[in-house]
Amino acid sequence: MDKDQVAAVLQEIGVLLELKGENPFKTRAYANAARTLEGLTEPLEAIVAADRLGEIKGIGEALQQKIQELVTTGRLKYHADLKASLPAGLIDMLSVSGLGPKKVKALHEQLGIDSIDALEAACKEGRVAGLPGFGAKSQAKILEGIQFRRQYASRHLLSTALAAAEPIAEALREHPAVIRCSIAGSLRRWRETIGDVDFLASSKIPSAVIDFFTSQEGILSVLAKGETKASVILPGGIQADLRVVSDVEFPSALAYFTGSKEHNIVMRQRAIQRGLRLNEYGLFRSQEETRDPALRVTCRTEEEIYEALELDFIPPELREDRGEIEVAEKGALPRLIEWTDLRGSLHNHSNWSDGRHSLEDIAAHAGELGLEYWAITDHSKSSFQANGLDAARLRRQIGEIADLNRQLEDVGNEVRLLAGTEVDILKERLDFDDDLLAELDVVVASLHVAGSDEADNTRRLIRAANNPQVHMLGHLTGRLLLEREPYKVDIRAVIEACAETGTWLELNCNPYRLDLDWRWWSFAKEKGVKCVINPDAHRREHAGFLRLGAGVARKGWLTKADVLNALPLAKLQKELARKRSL
Ligand code: DGT
Ligand code: CA
Ligand code: CA
Ligand code: ZN
Repeated sequence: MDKDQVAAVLQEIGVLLELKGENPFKTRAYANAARTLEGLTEPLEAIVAADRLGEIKGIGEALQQKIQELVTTGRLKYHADLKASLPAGLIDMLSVSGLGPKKVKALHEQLGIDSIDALEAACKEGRVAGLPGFGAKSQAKILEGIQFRRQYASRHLLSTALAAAEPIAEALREHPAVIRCSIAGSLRRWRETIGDVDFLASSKIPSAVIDFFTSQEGILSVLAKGETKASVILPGGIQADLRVVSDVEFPSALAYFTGSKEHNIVMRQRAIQRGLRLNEYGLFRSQEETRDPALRVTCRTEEEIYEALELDFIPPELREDRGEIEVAEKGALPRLIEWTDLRGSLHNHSNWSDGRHSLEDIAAHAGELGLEYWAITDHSKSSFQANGLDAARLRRQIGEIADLNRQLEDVGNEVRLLAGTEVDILKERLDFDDDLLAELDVVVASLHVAGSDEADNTRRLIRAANNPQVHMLGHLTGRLLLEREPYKVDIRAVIEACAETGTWLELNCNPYRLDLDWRWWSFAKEKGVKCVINPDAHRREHAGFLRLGAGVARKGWLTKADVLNALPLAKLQKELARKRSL
């Protein structure tokens, strides 16, 4: 255990003792010791190894023993026993914002409350307000805290976290005391769901940056506030951490807090193999743990850290310890796609089925965005709940799209709508006949009503891939992140069938889907299956999902050449004709 981990355990012991009603001197001694350890500039391991714990002010003999046990074994019997001696629910209650050990103890002793659920019930019945030292206001605050806790205990969609975080990162960058600022953690790595948002900033006046961060408008609560770090709950219930470091530490801190943890571990080992040490404070010429400025290898940016370790710069999306370091070592990382490479979308809905906007509005919006093409792939007739089109309506829509394209051409607007469908994959056939599908520019086939049998779902998808009129399979697993599990399907077998038939796979970039998952794209690419990044737009503003999708494609190691809707229209049309001409 390092000093921060040891300090956290000591801190917790102090809280648990207070919860037990131990004498305040004893409880304070633990809190003080934790703070002392956090401020150490020398690695704790080294101090313990040299038997010099006694030299640290304010750490008596009993504490020395405990610290030694923690550093050398990673655990502490005293701590475990103490924890076991208290009802687990009391410890949970401490995580409700606004509840400290004294209040939890009072609630337990006077009302017999020993869990968050019991606490919630007592608040709702108004029993907490009557306790001395509580009152109606604090009862309401506790209830609110319980609700927050419920929200932020869970994960959040990438899109939600981005929308919450980007304006804050922007505001921090503009703050006069901030030198550099970045989003870090899973959000910078573009994970599909986010636990908490991590911000990193460098500054000469950390307290000013922390004050600014914790006093932003709309913040629901401040969970912790120290001199160089703070945690808050953002509107919507997302937790966000900010750490402030010196500018010389910024690159290594950014690498460290971007993660992933697994990627960091491999990077650290790589440094050690070169006689160096990499940690959140820097890269050092040292055989042991240190943050000694005299040993620092100058790295002004993250790029320079990778360079010093003889690696190509690894984009954050790839930092998952899935082979990126080996490939970067060979200088063979692909040049990942950028969202500005995308020229259109091949799966979208209009108000002919369950979309919001008319064909005219959609075309106008796509044109404003500078896109070249936008396929209208409304639902087919079996999706009656989504107002799916029957053959007659679809033929009428094909005609209207042709008219609209002529009008666009007449006024010199370069964007074109493509006529298409998102045809349902029914049990034994597709929802439209092949001759009708052949009249369309673009055919997406999707399994909307899957069964519980993996083999059967897989068979239906493979059969759709075998249809020469089907260009691509839509949202392959049907998952809705944080809401619905993917249906059972043998993804590997479907990818192989796509490879054999020249069928493309969609990367559906609706924020709930991000389906096919990023983890599968390397395999698809290896098999030669192309990707189409589709927003599956139901409203104009969903065009913005393209940015999310491109990030997920990057996370899947894809380049511009792997993604069909990075092609200009004429080349795309050639590709659309290819499978049909086989
Ligand atoms: P999340 O918040 O669950 O979506 O995932 P992350 O990756 O953002 O995780 P978080 O917020 O706990 O920590 C941010 C980064 O800090 C993480 O990606 C890597 C680094 N980190 C945190 N704890 C450790 C650790 O124990 N060891 C190492 N090597 N790195 C860590
Ligand atoms: Ca995080
Ligand atoms: Ca975090
Ligand atoms: Zn769909």
